[in-house]
Amino acid sequence: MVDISQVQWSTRRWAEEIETRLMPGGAQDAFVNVRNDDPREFDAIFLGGGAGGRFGAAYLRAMGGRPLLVDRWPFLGGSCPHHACVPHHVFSDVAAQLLLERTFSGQLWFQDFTGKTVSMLAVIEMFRRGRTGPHAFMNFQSKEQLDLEFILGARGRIIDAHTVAVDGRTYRARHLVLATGARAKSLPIAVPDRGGVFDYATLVDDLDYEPGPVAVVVGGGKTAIEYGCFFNATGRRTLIVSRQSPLPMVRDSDTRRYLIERMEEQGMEFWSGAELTSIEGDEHGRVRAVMIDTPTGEIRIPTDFVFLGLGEHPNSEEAREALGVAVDAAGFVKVDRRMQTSVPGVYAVGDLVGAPMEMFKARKGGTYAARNIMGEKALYDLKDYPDFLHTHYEVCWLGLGEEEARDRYRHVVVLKLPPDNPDGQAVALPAGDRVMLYAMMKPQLSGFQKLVIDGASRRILGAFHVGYGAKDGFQYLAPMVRNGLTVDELGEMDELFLNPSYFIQLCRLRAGHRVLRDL
Ligand code: FAD
Ligand code: KPC
Repeated sequence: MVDISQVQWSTRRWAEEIETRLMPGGAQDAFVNVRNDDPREFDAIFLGGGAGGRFGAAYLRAMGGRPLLVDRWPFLGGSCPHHACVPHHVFSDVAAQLLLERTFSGQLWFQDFTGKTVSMLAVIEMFRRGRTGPHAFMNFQSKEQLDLEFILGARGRIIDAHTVAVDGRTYRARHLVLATGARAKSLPIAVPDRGGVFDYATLVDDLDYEPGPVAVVVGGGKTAIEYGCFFNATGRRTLIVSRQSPLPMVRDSDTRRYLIERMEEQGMEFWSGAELTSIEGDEHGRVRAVMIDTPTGEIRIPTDFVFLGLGEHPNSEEAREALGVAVDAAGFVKVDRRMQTSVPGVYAVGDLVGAPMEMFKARKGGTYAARNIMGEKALYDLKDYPDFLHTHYEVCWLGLGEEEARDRYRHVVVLKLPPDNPDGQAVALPAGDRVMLYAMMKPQLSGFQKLVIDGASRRILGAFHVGYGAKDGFQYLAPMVRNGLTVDELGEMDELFLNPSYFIQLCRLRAGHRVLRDL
C-alpha cells in the first residue's frame, strides 16, 4: 500500500499513478489516504466510490462528519468516467460529427467521405488514453478540495453492518453505505471465448482489433441505440436486434418516428421482434457469425463484432450474503426514501438500488444517505425528472408525450416544429446552434421539437427536443414544469435567439389566444 495521507499530488502525478495501476502487470498497491491521527470514529464507510459514494461522502464531510470511501479501482468517480457516461459522450460526439461529415461529404470544405470507414479502434484507444485525465481530477478534487479520506485500488469485503475489511485491515464505522453499482447483463447463450462480443465496459477495456464491416447490436434501449449510432457513423452496417420496438422510453410517437427515420436514413437496420439465438466462433475462438430469429425465419449474419446493450445487473451479491439486505426480484437493493436498506444502519444508493440508472439519482441518493446519517430526516422524492439519450443527435424530454396527455386531458394543445407540411416537404426549421448547415442544405435533418400543453389550465405537460444544445435547458425547465409552468409564463421568458429550443417563441406566438390552438 502507498500511504498518501501526508502528500499532495498534482493531477499529473495522479494520472501517472493511476495509469500504471490500470496497465496489465502494472503496480497493484492500494492508495491509502486515512488520517490515523484523527481520533474520531468514521460516521460512514461508503463501499464504492462512484457517483453515489463520492457525492455521499463529500456531503457527509461538508456537514462535519467523517466518511471513508473504499473503491477497488485506483480512482474515484466509478463507472461513469471509466466505462459509461464519459465514453458514451465521446462516441455520441463522434456520431454527431460524422453525421455532419457524411451529410456534406464533398461540399463546402468537407472532405469526400464516400465509402470511408472510420477506425473504431482508434477512437477507443484515444478514449483509453484520455480517461485518466478525469480520473486524476476526481482523486485530486476528492483529497485536496473535498477533504475526503479513502482507500483506492483495493476491494472492500463486508464483515458486518459496521465493518469492512480492505487491504489487510478492518475499518469500523457507525454506518455502512452500499454504493457498489451495477454491471452489464450478459447473454444466456454460449459466447466464443476469444473475443468479438462486447458490452459497454469490455468495449473500452478490451477491444484490440478493428471490427469488420458489420456490427450487430443486441437491445433497443439507450445504450444499444447510442452505441449503435456510433458504429453506424463510423461506416459499418449496423443491425439493431431487439424483441421490442426500439426506444420505448421516448414516450411520444412523433419524436420516436423522427428519430427512427433519421437513423434509417443513415442506413441503420432495426430488426424488431427478433432475437439473437446463437453466436458462431471461428477456429481461433473469435466471433464469425450470429443467428437471428426474426418474425420471418432464422437468418445467419456474418460478423466479427457483437455489442450487447441488454441493461444492467446490480452488484448486490456480497451485501445479500454478508448482511442479508432485502432485494427485489431483479436483485436491486430495496431502500426507503431515506436510502435505508432492510438492515438497520445500512444504506444503499445509486445503480445498486435500481432505476433510473442515472447520475443525478446516484449523486442525490448519496447526499440523502449522508443527511440521514448525520441526523437529519431527509426523504428523497424521485419526482418527474428530465431525461435524455443520444442518437446522432441529442434527444431530451420531460413530462407527458402527446398520446399519454390525450388519454388524461380533454383539451391537449401541441406546439411543434417542423409542422406537418401538406406537401410533405421538409421545412428549414428548427434552425439553431449546430444545425444551421442542415437547415440550409438538408432541412429534414435540422431537428424536431414539441411542447404538449393542457389547454384548460394552459400548463405545460411535456416537452421533447431532438437537436443539439438543449440538455442544459431541460434541467432547469423540469422543475418549472413540475411547479405548473404555463404557456404564458414560458412565452414571457427572454430567448437568446437563435436558441436550440424554440419553446419560448412558440408559446409567445400562441399565448394571446384565450382558447389555445395548436401550432
Ligand atoms: P458506479 O459508478 O458503478 O460505482 C460503483 C463503484 O463501486 C465502482 O467504482 C466499483 O469499482 C466499486 N465497487 C464495487 N464493488 C466493490 C467492492 N466490493 N469494493 C470496493 N469497490 C467496489 N448516466 C447519466 O446520468 N448520463 C449519462 O450520459 C450516462 N451514460 C451512461 C452510459 C452507459 C453505457 C451506462 C452503462 C450508464 C450510463 N449512465 C449515465 C448511468 C451512470 O453511469 C450510472 O447511473 C452511475 O455511474 C451510477 O453510479 P454508482 O455510484 O451507483 O455506481
Ligand atoms: C467527467 C467527470 O466529471 C468525471 S465522471 C463524474 C464522477 S462523479 O463526480 O463522482 O459523479
